[in-house]
Amino acid sequence: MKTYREVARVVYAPQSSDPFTFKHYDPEAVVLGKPMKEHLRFAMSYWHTIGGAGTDMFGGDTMDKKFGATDPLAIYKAKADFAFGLMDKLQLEYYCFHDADIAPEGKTFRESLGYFETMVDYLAALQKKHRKKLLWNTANNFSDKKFMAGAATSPNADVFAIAAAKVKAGLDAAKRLGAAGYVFWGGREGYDTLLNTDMGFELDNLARFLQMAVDYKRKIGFTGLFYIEPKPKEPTKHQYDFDAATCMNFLRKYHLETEFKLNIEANHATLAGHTFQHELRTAAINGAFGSIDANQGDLFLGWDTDQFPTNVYDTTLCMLEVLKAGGFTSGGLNFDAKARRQSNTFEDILLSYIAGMDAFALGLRMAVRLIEDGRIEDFVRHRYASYRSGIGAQIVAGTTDFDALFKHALTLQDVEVESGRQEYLETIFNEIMFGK
Ligand code: XUL
Ligand code: CO
Repeated sequence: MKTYREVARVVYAPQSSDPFTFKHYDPEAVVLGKPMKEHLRFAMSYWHTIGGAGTDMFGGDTMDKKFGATDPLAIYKAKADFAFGLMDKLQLEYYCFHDADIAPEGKTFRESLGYFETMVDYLAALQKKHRKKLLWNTANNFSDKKFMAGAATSPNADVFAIAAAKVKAGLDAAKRLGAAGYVFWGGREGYDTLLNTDMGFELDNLARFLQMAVDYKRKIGFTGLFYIEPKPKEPTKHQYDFDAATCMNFLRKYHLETEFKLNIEANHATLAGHTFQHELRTAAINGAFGSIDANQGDLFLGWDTDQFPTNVYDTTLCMLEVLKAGGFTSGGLNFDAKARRQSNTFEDILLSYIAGMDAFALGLRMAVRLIEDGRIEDFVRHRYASYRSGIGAQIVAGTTDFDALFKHALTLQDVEVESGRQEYLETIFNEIMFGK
């Protein structure tokens, strides 16, 4: 196997036995009218790939991600250089970061801000040189101990202020770096026990915080999209942004629904007891389909393992939802995923991205086949045919009422509902994936 340094660029070479090639991802290949790279808009997650070094609850790093530097700022510059070199190798056009991923933490907010601004300038130069784009950035308002009880939902107003200051700096950076979006993942916005929590007040504060972010976005003319990323639990027992439906309910209650889309994460969906496609569909039917954090969990472990996605059934069903929603506009597929702790070489970073990108490229190709085949879609259309004429059409048009429906019901004999044919439809799905 080649070493990390020996891999200049990962290219599409379906027949090659070189593991450092794409077998399904052909960035320029046009499917359904646009190149695969525009359908997929892959992004690198800075925190896992550039920051994460294998630490878990029971043990320390299994990789060195300091890249030979010792001075704090030099370490972060070396990380950034590595990040852009990696994106070049993998043909990744986008990246995503938290403020704390790109710059060292100072002792005070003021000191941290200085480092952050220096590194934003550094990234701006690298973006230009390597022709890369920022899909979204966000604030890490959850790791530091002052955020132990939340950020916008902290009982301490000074914590609320620091959280707001960090988001302000992040929005300034988003504008400077031309970010396509800005993400609000709840972090520790939630609670463990109502014995110490005023839930209603905390939610009001979260809405106040988000409204101020919207106001600031307008003030500086940042035109990227705002996303909320649902997650049901971890780190708190009850995260306020539980799932897509809970987020929409919150946004509507506080009249913020026109300002935010959703960033749906696969592993967060499964933690909420939903399928990935359920969450994507919920976002889409509420006009809130925005972006995706692509990964997969392990149902036997049941926590947020953030694994690179390799399950092609899931990537196919995901891309089917993306295509049905009209595709990405500002959003994309960010790999909020990390190589396993035992996959601790730089070669593994390449191999894990190749695995994820190929799984999604194959998923896209399969989703296109499902759409072009049309049998499943036709089945669903046919299933609701009774709403396109007679009493059904009147229900949809709003031209009937309970009295008229009562009269109609009295004329009916035994009503037969047609079979849902789940197994047959699953067979079609398999046939499309694997042939007859
Ligand atoms: C945490 C998570 C975050 C967000 C960004 O579970 O997914 O990394 O994507 O803060
Ligand atoms: Co995420």
